[in-house]
Amino acid sequence: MKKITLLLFVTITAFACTSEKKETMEVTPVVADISIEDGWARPGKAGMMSAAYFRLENTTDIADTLVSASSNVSNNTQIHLSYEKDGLMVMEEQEFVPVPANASVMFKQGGLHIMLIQPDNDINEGDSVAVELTFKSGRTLSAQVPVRPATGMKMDMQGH
Ligand SMILES: [Cu+2]
Repeated sequence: MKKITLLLFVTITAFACTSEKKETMEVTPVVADISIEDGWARPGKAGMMSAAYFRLENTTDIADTLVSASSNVSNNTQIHLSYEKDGLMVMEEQEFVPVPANASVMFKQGGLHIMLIQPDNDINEGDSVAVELTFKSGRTLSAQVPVRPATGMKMDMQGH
């Protein structure tokens, strides 16, 4: 009996959606629309470390959360945050990075970055790196980012 009631409810809801509400429902996004902008990666040697940077742009009223990253150059790709602690730069793996509604999140040197750990091959200037991001909503986002030299960073921060 319970099952029949539920089915009836679904039918009524579906019918309601096909009538006057239809137009509104089609234009309302259910998942945040996030894009990867101005991406780049630093050069790195095989077996060492490299990193990718970009800006995440969320142009919707819906928040999402970055939960993992992967790349074609390393099968150990992590989300990291660099910060200064007692005068030293340290970095920590991040389990997630919130991307608020209508906001941008910067991945940059000395801050959030995608750590490309022990790449299989040298990553040289002029190459490109494929980065794929997975969000809590289940949405994935990929970008091909160019490799260019890092600027204005001290040698002891290389790889961050
Ligand atoms: Cu790192």
